[in-house]
Amino acid sequence: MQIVIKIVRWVVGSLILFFNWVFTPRSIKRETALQATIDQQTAGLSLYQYPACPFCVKVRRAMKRNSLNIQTVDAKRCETSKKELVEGGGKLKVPCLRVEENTGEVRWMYESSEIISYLEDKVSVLQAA
Ligand SMILES: N[C@@H](CCC(=O)N[C@@H](CS)C(=O)NCC(=O)O)C(=O)O
Repeated sequence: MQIVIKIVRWVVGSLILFFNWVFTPRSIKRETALQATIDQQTAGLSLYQYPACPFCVKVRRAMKRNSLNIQTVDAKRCETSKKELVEGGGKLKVPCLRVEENTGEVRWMYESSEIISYLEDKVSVLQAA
């Protein structure tokens, strides 16, 4: 039974990655200076995620659409990253955005919809400035 579940998970995960690849969203193009500002303002962010998790794919697609060059951390295969997530965020659940403020304060944000809203709000504020 375990092997069947593993196979089903692998097939579903592969389909998610395949369709994500086929329907990759277009990245927004910005002036170099604005993109540099956004890169600088998002340098303290990192997304803890699993490659084939649908909620993580949703967040990665939002990052791609908004041309956000945020570091992604594979909490599935990398034991060190998994430990960082559990110790820092409090639970093994992805996606989780690690937000390091300029003050050095660190927050861990769970829930794909909340992460996307946070990123899109940040981009809007920077673009409007
Ligand atoms: N409502 C959450 C759902 C996230 C979720 O269920 N993530 C799964 C992976 S797809 C998870 O982390 N499960 C715990 C585990 O795999 O250990 C969201 O939108 O971010």
